[in-house]
Amino acid sequence: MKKNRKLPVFLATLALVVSCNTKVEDKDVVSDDSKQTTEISEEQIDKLGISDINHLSAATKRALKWPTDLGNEWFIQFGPLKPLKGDLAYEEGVVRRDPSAMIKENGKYYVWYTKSVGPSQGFGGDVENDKVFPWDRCDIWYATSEDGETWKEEGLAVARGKKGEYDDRSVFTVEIMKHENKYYLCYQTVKSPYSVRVKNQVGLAWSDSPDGPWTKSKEPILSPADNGIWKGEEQNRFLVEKRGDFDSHKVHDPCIIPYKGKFYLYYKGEQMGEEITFGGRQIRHGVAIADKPEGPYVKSPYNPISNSGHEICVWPYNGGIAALITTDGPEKNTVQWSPDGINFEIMSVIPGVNAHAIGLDRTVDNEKEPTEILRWGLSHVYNSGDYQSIMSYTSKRKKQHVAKGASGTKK
Ligand code: AAL
Repeated sequence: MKKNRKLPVFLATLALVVSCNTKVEDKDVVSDDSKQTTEISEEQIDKLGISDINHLSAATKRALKWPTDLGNEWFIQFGPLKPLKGDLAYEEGVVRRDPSAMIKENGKYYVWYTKSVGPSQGFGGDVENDKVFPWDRCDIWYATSEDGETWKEEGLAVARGKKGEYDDRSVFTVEIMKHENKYYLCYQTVKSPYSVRVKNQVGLAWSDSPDGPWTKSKEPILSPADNGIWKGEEQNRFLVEKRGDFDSHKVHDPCIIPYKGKFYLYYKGEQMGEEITFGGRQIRHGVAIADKPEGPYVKSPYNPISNSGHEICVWPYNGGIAALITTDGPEKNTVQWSPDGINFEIMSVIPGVNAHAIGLDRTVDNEKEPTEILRWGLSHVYNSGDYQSIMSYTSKRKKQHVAKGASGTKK
């Protein structure tokens, strides 16, 4: 065997000491230089159903490293999506997508979202005048509801900027933050022309009332890293001389959380020269931190803080920040938690998340249990490639698995 060969598992020649202090050699495991000793108790042997401690499979070795205090409350299942009623029911010819979180004001839920009309033509024609994506030529609208099911569209909240401004082409994918009786909307922005290589930024608007009027930041509060180099002049986002940081092309899906006396702006980064990895898009998340809601936001040197995921879905829990990671990357469909808003660990795996661009219900007591905030909320769905609408999702914890008629309680 080659000297430096490392096993894909953590333990190589494994010596185990059982609780009765018998030292056992696992002779089936290929040996290398790293010798480790692991304590294995009778309780672990029983709980993990280990047949023979002298023959531990790779799976059992991983199981022995599982945290013992991980509760079932991190593990949830999403139910089917449900159409909304009233003005947010699917409307032909209209795009409503990427709902913000919901907050409750004046006895009603409030939500903000991306809205546009008409089909999109893609990038094959005249990008100066066409609508390239469903989220191109959008403005931010808002709606209210008493029960979360029937919604009244209240009108426009934040419009695109005037020609020449950084947000003159589209404002979309919005999130809401309420802080000290002020309301903040952060959202994506694009400046015309919307070509394949156009950079996307993040804008901010604030108001004393959820009904506006909104004042927009004169400049973006977040921009892509400026250290990638395109190859050639062709509008092809996969051709690069140098990729640059994980967010060298686009900063997306912004969400600001007041945390530890500061403001943590979580976002999705898209890199120039993006690849398909682990069967999905190469999408990563970052965080930028500010002392005040308006910024300036400074990107964390620890970025990227997730190498999987898509739209940002984060909430405070137990002194840290939790995140639902969906859609792309090897850690997709997991719930993660970090004690510091930066260093996330996987807490659970979710059997398929059918909710996308989740709008969390920020009105609940999110400390009740880790995933309480995911019990219900809003999602968008693709009714077609051109049109999307907002629906609601629910999720629940699996608490038992009992055959019909059988007793399910532990005596
Ligand atoms: C979404 C988000 C961003 C993208 C597009 C609209 O779900 O990730 O907002 O730009 O798709």
